[in-house]
Amino acid sequence: MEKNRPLPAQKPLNQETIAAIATPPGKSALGIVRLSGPSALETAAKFLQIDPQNLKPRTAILTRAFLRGEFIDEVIALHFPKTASPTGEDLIEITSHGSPFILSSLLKAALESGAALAAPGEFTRRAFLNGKMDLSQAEAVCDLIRAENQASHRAALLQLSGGISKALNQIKAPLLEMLAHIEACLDHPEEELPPPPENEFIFSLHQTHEAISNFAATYERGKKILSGPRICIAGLPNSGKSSLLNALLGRERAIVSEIPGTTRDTIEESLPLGEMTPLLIDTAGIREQASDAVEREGIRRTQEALNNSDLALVVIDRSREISLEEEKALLSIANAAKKGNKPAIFALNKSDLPRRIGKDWEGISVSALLGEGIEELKKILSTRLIQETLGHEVLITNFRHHQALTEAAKEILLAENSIRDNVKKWEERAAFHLRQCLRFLGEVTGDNASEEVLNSIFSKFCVGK
Ligand SMILES: Nc1nc2c(ncn2[C@@H]2O[C@H](COP(=O)(O)OP(=O)(O)OP(=O)(O)O)[C@@H](O)[C@H]2O)c(=O)[nH]1
Ligand SMILES: [Mg+2]
Repeated sequence: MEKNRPLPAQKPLNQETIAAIATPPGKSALGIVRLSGPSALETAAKFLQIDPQNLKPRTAILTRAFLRGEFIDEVIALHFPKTASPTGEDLIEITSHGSPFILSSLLKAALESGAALAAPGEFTRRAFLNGKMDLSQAEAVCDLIRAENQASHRAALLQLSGGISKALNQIKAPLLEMLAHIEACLDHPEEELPPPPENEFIFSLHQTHEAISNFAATYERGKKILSGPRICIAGLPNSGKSSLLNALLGRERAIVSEIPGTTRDTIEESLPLGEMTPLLIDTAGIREQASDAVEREGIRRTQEALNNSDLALVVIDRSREISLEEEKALLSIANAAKKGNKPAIFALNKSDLPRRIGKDWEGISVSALLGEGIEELKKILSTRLIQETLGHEVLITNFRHHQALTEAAKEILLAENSIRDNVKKWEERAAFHLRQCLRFLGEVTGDNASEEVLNSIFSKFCVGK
């Protein structure tokens, strides 16, 4: 029933007080129920032994909670007055023992005392509607909760601190100036204001286009941080690719055998590696003379995996000589990586056997069999992935933001074209495209966001956040 309670897009004058359990289901040491809204204090006072008049803000107090007169638990109540609360409304957090029964009883008591059940993300939605954060920051809250490693945690923190709107404000400043200039000329033709400086505008638009496109392009790196970059293990048959996958994972995941052409299907496994959790992909060894159609298909999949990866880990058996044909195959892997602008790292495997490979072959010596050099290889992989993806600037990690920025960049080109083409009334056209561009940039931070957009964003949140 409460699920269908209509959610406001704009801040209503008389808002309900909402309640939800903020901690995950299941037994735990502690659990939290939150209430937010104009009558959070009064509602809580109906089932806690607290005096709303004498409750010190942001000070924990020990009290007792009741449901229909039955004692539930001793709890800690914490009151955040609306002037200093995360939602911009009066907020009460009640910490109890983390028993699902206690928590659902507390929630029941809150609902029976007049609160409404909060929808997913409604606390954050209220923070946004009350101007506590912009939409990109609200979305970063969700990313922060989901962050599974240091890199995605860092990306979310940069966004949560307002990094996106800071970057956008810098982009918007010259656009607003240009628009004001053009609009002044359009609105007051009688005043004979100096005409807009076309060349200056073109230059400025060009720079803005570059700034928006560069910002949008950080999505490529941002995406990798969230989904985990892909490391493709490739090389000649029997070089020890599957053995290396197993050694990196620390378990026997893939079949290893002395028969060349053992692996056919690609095998994918996540490997926690310091700041990131890349996906390791073991592939079929590449050779000209595949033994059958299945191996040929395997090799085709290797090429595909290489194309879709962010780093190629080329495994070479250093205990034997490499024929010219084989050298060609190995170089083709390295060249494909180079062409795709991704790093290729060479692992010279079987370091436990005497070296027979030519001196020109360089790389990290490892023995997948004995586990030698594996920690060193992990460090190198981790460093390269961080170099490739992480920076200290704010990155776009959200598809919605990427789309809006891409559209905004298109509008800048259209504005620039209308000046360049010297069309009649170019001022009107340019002003139209500048306004469109600002509208798309505003979508990122949620200026004038529609109810539909807000619903789709906040429905992905958990209840109680
Ligand atoms: N001595 C030694 N043997 C190894 C090492 N790594 C792998 N091998 C052996 O090399 C053979 C091939 O190993 P795999 O891991 O199956 O090689 P692969 O590259 O996955 O082979 P394909 O899937 O056929 O392309 C097996 O007999 C392994 O035991 C190593 O570091 N030292
Ligand atoms: Mg294999």
